[in-house]
Amino acid sequence: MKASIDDFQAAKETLAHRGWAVLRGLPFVHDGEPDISSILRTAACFGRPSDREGGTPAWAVRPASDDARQTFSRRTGGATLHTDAQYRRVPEHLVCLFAVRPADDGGTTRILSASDARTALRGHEREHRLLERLARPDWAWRVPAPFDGEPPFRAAVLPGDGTIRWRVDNLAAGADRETAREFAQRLETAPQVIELRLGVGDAVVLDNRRVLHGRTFFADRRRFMVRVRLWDRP
Ligand SMILES: O=C(O)CCC(=O)C(=O)O
Ligand SMILES: [Fe+2]
Repeated sequence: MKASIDDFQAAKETLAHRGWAVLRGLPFVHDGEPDISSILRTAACFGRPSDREGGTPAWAVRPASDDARQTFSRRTGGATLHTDAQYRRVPEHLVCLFAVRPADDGGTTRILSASDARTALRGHEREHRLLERLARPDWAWRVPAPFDGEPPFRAAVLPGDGTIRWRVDNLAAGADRETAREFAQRLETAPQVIELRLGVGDAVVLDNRRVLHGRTFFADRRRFMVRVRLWDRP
């Protein structure tokens, strides 16, 4: 199965309307290795690749450890629902994940929209209080050590404009942990979470302002994804 121009056009429309889109059967894997220029060419159909983190737009998401304290892209295990670069004042608009070698035991992509994240709190005994807390521009996240240099700022999780910014395991000191715990628990168990299995040569493009992403648990050290973050054009 090969992706065509029509597939790209359809993916852009789906992305605009739903907040995420899948492309299947792209030719970016040769002999089990990623073809980075092919990946960047595909990503560039959706936006301008960002090299802000690590000085490279194509980041290897490949476990080197099972240590749960390591960042998602460097360890096995699951990843709770989050947006990328939440610790930046302006996160990249889009995140693409290219599957070079799926895990043989999980690592399935999970997706939840901002509106379903809000719905996930419905019926909670403190629903209104939690939503009010999450809408306050009070939240801050730790900047990963190699990426220092962002002046401190605070932002809302769910400002009420359809966007979301979130990562529960990276909250700065002094965060409202109780709200965070309740929200994270509702997110992870929300029935609206979509589980998306990516095969070799498949990619997902995510609107990093309108959907959360994560992954199910895996232990297979051979899993290999390439992540590209993008700015909206230009
Ligand atoms: O491993 C994955 O599927 C996603 C990784 C991720 O979300 C990240 O590195 O930010
Ligand atoms: Fe991520």
